[in-house]
Formats: sequence, structure tokens, C-alpha cells
Amino acid sequence: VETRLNALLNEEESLDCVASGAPQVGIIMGSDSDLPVMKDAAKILNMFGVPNEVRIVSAHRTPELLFSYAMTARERGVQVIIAGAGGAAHLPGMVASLTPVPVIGVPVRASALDGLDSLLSIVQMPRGVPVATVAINNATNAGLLAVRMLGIGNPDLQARVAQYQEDTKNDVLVKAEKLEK
Ligand code: RP5
Repeated sequence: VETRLNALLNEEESLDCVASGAPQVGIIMGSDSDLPVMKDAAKILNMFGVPNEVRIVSAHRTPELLFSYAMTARERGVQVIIAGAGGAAHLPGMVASLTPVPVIGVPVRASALDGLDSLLSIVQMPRGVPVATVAINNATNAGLLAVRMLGIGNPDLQARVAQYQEDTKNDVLVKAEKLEK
């Protein structure tokens, strides 16, 4: 599947997971048209060496696949699921209803409504079924949030998140300094 997804991307953006082992994070999306946004989550996970898998699972077009993916995720060792969808974006919420694994929702800007439809579909979950929703098209933050979740039980990974924060801060400070000159 990764190979087919990679065919949709250019070479530098290859989604091949660099870390070996069973996937700890599942990245799923409603359509291959979500991939240009959702690849950013895979990039972050690959950067931190977190084993991950990328799958297309549609709540409306492949409901049986949605059920089997969500209901087997925990036993396969998946610890966090990142789910992106656009429009009537039911994928993250449905997955969260079928598994105890935490779900991070990515609203994808996919329709005439500029992503607000996706955002509201994902964020307005009923009490009892949580989806941690990031900003429209911000799959980078979904990847970072997944890494932080895994960092709770992995001090080495958490230290790398702290280093990432430090690097981000320094980037901004260097740019600010350049502006002042
Ligand atoms: C959603 O419908 C997908 O997540 C996608 O964002 C949107 C449009 O899908 P395509 O018509 O591009 O396949 O299910």
C-alpha cells in the first residue's frame, strides 16, 4: 500500500517508514486526495523514528474496512491513530467509537466550505467519545501530538520532543535577530 501511496508523491516525500517494527501509530485518511495533507504526519513520525503505517480507510465508501481497521488496531499494537478526512468527515469519530486507542482528528480542507465543514464534523463529538482535533490541514501537529503521547512512556522520545521544541525556538530567535539587523 505504501508503494502505491508513494507513487502519488514525489521522491523526497516518500512515506516509507524508516523505523522498523510493528506500527505504533496508524495514519488513516478517507481518500487518496487527503494524502498531500496527511503525509505531513508521516514525515514527523519518520523524523522521530516512530514506526507507522499509512492507509486509506473511508467511513462512507469502505465502512467494513473502517470497522476491521479500528477493531483490530489495539491487538496489532497501534497506540495512537491519526485520522484525516474532509467534508462530512466521520472517519475520526467512528474510529474513536470502535477502539480505546486515542484518536487524533485532522480536518482536511476538501470542499467548497474551506475546511470548516471538516473541522466541525470532527470536533463536535458527543460526550464519551473523544477525538483530539488539530487545526484544518495541520497534520504536522497531529504527528507531533502522537509523538508526545508516546513520549509519556518513553523518556528518550520525550527528550527528543524537548529538543525539537528547543530547535523550533532557536529558529524563531535567529529569524527575529536577522530582522533586527
Ligand atoms: C472524504 O471526502 C475524504 O476524506 C476527502 O477529504 C473527501 C473527498 O474525497 P474524494 O472525492 O477526493 O475521494 O471522504
